[in-house]
Amino acid sequence: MKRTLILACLACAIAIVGLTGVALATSPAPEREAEASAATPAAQAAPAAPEAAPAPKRSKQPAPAATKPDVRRAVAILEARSGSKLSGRALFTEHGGKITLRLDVQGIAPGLHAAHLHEKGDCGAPDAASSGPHWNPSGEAHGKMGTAPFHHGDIGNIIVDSGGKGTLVMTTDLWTLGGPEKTNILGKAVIVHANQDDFKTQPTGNAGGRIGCGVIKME
Ligand SMILES: [Cu+2]
Repeated sequence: MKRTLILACLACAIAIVGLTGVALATSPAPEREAEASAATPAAQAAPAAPEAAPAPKRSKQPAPAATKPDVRRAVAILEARSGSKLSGRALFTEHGGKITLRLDVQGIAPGLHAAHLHEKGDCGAPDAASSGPHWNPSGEAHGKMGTAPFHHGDIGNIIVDSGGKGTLVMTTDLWTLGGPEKTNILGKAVIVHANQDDFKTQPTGNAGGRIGCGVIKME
């Protein structure tokens, strides 16, 4: 009996050792699986990296502009002259053979103020006299845009409200951005005057001092 028990116990011990061996042998497997599963998210994250990197998208930003090759813009930032507190901007958008001007001013007296294109893109003088006379490539008398005779720089009057702000919008096919000399407004000056344009007095429209000046440049 004792031998039988001893043999049985030996058999048990062998079995236990065997099972432990199996357990030990199998235990690294979950670790490998864990490693493998840990590697999977890393592998998934890898393809996400190019999406997260914004640089390629930024480099493609000119593409939207390329989708509208027929629209070009120029701008003149207006600065105060003749002791005024004017600030403003003239935005020129060229499309379909025409240019639309949006002129915004602020900081000046309510009422009508003349606006013109002057022939020299030079706002250096304190009174903006450096911008020269009205731009007049057709050699006509001063007047009102669209009603001959008129200078091609005769924009008109901008209406300024009680808060000192005003906006003028106009469209013309007489101007271009970089076209023939008689139509090209690049490098010309946008001038806003202290008074309104009477559309009659030669050659200035009796518009008074030059209180704002900006040179037209491609945006
Ligand atoms: Cu003027």
